[in-house]
Amino acid sequence: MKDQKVLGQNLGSLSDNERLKKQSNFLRGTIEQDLSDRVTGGFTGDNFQLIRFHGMYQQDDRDIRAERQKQKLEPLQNVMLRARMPGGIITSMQWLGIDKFATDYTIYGSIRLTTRQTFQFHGVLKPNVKLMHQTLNQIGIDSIGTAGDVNRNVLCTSNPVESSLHREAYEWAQKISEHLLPKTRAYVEIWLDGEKLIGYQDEEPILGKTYLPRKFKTAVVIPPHNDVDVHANDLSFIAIADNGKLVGFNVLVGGGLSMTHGDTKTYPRKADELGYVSLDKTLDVTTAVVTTQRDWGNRSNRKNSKTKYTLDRVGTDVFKSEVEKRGGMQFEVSRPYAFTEQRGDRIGWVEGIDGKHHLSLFIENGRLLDYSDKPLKTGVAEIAKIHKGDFRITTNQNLIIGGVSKTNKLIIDKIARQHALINDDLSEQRKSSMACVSFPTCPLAMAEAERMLSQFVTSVEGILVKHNVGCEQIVLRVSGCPNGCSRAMLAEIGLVGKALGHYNLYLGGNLEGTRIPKIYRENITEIQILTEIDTLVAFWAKDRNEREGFGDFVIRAGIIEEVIVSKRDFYA
Ligand code: SRM
Ligand code: SF4
Repeated sequence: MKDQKVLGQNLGSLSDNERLKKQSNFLRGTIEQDLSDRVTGGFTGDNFQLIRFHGMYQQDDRDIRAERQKQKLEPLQNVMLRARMPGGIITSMQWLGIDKFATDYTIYGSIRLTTRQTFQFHGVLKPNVKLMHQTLNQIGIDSIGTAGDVNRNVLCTSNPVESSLHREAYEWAQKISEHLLPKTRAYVEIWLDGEKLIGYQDEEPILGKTYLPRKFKTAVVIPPHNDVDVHANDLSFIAIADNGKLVGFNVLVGGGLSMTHGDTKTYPRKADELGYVSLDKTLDVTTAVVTTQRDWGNRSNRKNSKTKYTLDRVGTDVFKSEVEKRGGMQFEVSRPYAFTEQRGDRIGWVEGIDGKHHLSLFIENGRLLDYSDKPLKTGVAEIAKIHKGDFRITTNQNLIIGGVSKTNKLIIDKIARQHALINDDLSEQRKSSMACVSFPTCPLAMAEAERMLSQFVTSVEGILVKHNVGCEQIVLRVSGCPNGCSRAMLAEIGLVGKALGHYNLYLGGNLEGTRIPKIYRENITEIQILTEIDTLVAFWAKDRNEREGFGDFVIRAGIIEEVIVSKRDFYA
């Protein structure tokens, strides 16, 4: 067993984020005072970071930043809110509330569905921030812990067909989310005018007084469909069923996709399997994994603080023993399972085993807005007015209208078509393509992603048609920077922004999301990328084995080497 100091946080002086969490009085800071300060549209000092733990990021529109600077104006500070929505399920009533707030109070008027199964409001000005939280609270939604060094929105496979298994898995996603929520009353006091209890002491038995070293991500997944991308999560629970009933989970730890250009100490990493646990041990294991990462994670260097780096530093076996010790349990050998389905959503209507109908709508980039030729946001709101079932946001930024009765199916289909929410000509390629938000709101963006995707996919569609594989698809993801929010580091073709108009091109992920791609070309333009794709698709179309995916082909053909152990192979 390694020395505790090596295992623990004693890795150098603490980062400034540790100071601010410690001094924050359990995430309160001086956010309340800042709220009434109308001299600036932003949040000052530590509050800039602290509002993240309440689910908000301060942003400004980068398209108009330079112009405002010229005019000697402060950037147009505003807030992006990310809701907490474990498993992504909400009611029609909640949808209508979200829709109204987006329309009435946000600069952009959009609802942005995210890769972690929730929605974001972009562009909320400071005077409307409290109203936003109160409006959401009235419809039973909060944004606690959707950002900051805590457990983020918990994912769950969006599988409306196997309804009873999905229901059970979904309930676990909710339970885990609640279990890991910050317990501080800060959110209730600041945003919901909750009473400030005199003599009350906040406690954080799981997260601790200084919360986690870094963000932490959890997912519940129902094989064979790895839509949640388990290898992007710190902790994943793979549902194991017996006769269609959930009996336990295989537990995975240490997945994560982000890296920093030029820093080989950072890398995307696949998760390791710890073993199987029965359902009654799920929350004990959750607590044990989170507290081990809390105590052993690197609090000095935030670039190396996620669970994936803790595992590589201490060793997966050591981490696993500690989890068993803390959880008062032993992992059993993992139960068999396989991810065999593609990660995309089954767009269109499907009938569940309960006889209900479900409509998966493809929402390009997850951006719900009324465009002149496509009134998408209005369309969904019109559906919500009559829909009795639920809405399910997927990890592919799409939206499922779930649990539709036979009578409502025709009406909903008609509304969806009238508002361009259904497009029968959608290619498989477009369905398998995804981009992160990037410009203009993301402060970390280096290159376009959401705004370039649609046109880029049109070009890729053309290449596939040219080589007679127009009905096929390649999992294509674009991230505006190496943080990889579109999960480009689990794509068959991943574009990662380097500078405006320039990307690194990664190849070699697979359809099921169980392999990390590797760099193929560095810092090239969109046109150069399309030329490379054209050449490679020509090879694939000609030489592939039956049903061989593009990512598998480029590895078999020796075009790119396989990444087996991320830390060793990714930069080799
Ligand atoms: Fe992300 C930071 C958007 C999923 C890795 N991400 C950001 C910020 C908040 C930028 C910032 O820190 O100021 C982006 C806001 C853009 C905007 O204007 O909305 C942002 N991330 C997103 C979303 C909205 C992308 C999307 O198009 O859907 C996703 C929201 C998820 C949610 O609802 O909770 C989103 N981000 C992801 C994912 C994918 C996932 O979790 O499945 C990843 C890669 C997986 C991982 O964590 O390893 C991801 N985002 C990051 C990172 C890198 C973290 C790290 O390990 O170093 C950052 C930067 C950071 O945390 O310092 C980041
Ligand atoms: Fe922003 Fe980078 Fe995430 Fe894209 S990948 S949303 S550019 S942080």
